[in-house]
Amino acid sequence: MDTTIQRLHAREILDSRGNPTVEVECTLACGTFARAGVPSGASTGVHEAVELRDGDKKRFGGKGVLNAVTNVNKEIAAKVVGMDARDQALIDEMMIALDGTPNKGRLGANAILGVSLAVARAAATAAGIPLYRYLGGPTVHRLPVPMMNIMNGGVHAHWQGADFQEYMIAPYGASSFRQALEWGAEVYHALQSVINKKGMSVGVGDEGGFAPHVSSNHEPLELIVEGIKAAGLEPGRDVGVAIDPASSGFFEDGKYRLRTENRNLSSQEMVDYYEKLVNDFPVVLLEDGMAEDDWEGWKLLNQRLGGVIELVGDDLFVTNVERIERGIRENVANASLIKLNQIGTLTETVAATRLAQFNGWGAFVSHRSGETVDSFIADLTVALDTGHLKTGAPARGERVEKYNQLMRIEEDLGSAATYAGKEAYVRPVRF
Ligand code: 2PG
Ligand code: MG
Repeated sequence: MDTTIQRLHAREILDSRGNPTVEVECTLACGTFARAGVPSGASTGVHEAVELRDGDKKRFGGKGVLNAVTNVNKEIAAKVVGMDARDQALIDEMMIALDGTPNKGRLGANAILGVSLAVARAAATAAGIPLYRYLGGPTVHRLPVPMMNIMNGGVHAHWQGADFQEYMIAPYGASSFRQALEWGAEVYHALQSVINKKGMSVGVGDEGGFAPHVSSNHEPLELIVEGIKAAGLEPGRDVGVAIDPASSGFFEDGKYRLRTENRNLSSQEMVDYYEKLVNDFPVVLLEDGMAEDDWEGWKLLNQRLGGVIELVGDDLFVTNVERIERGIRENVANASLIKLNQIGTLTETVAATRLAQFNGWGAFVSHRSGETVDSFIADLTVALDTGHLKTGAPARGERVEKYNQLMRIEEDLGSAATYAGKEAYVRPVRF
């Protein structure tokens, strides 16, 4: 098989929110063809790699990505065509050098990532092995707990619902991935009935979770617990809950501003608030409890809750080894979120994951709120054995495609497949 890259071709497509994003195709000399789609966030961390947007207000309100597309088709293709698709690290390194900025601001992380993923998929296809095996090797066999975001708030619900952005369920008590997904879908539908009966809206947010008007940030947790019970499952034993408040989005002038509750909390008071939630509900994981530059707040949070639940930094670490290193040194969390497009290449994403794992931290793979039907992260999660991932509600095509891919992987592994369950979390589950 000649795995020399013969052609790279990018185009502008639409993501799940109707905004433009980059898609890249890679053709090898042996005729192998592969395609990858690049996701896009809404609650983007300020330290993330740059998503290049055209800024031409006459097209998509300035959100076009034609410059990123041209960067792939011209500058990047000129260098990458002729390289061996199996040389992932070399290709990623070359693109980083070609860009020449610390944040991929010149060529765009969206351009670079599209190439990085398309090349990896082409190499796997040419090798005739599934992507998760190509990336993870012969020993990988563990399916992750699907952390399903079934209630949406914050910017993902245009600030019409809770201040907190994501309320997830964690079906860690299931015995297989397939069963976990079944439970998740059943809870999702039971929750829909609970919300409907209360006369609230069952409209959904960007990630497919319900987004009714609520009067507090703990009300969604009450509704979810009711939904878990209505589905015939036991909160805590079968299904836990997790929260991503995405608190950088409501951190203003040094205070956490909870609009739904009409309160402004200091970092210390915010930690107290979370501690109460952890005591009142079967919470196993809290992501971005504190804002992206509130390192002191994070320290407090980790002192108080780091021994009890998984504390994940998303906007805080942005899948960046330098920021994760600082987090480890200053002991501010015990897990890092892992998003390919926050850093912009596959190689750097794997490095960030390994750094977390080698230090006894959790690594939590994530989709973005703007997605395509590309299911790369499903394979990546199994390959890196992270034990858990989040990719939205068990509804909406771009979300379920990742969960469906994980079912295919489970089937492919056959009797070798195991399910992470309660072992998924860096802190033992309390229930
Ligand atoms: C997050 C993500 C994904 P966004 O905050 O974790 O759920 O949201 O992609 O909008 O940054
Ligand atoms: Mg987040």
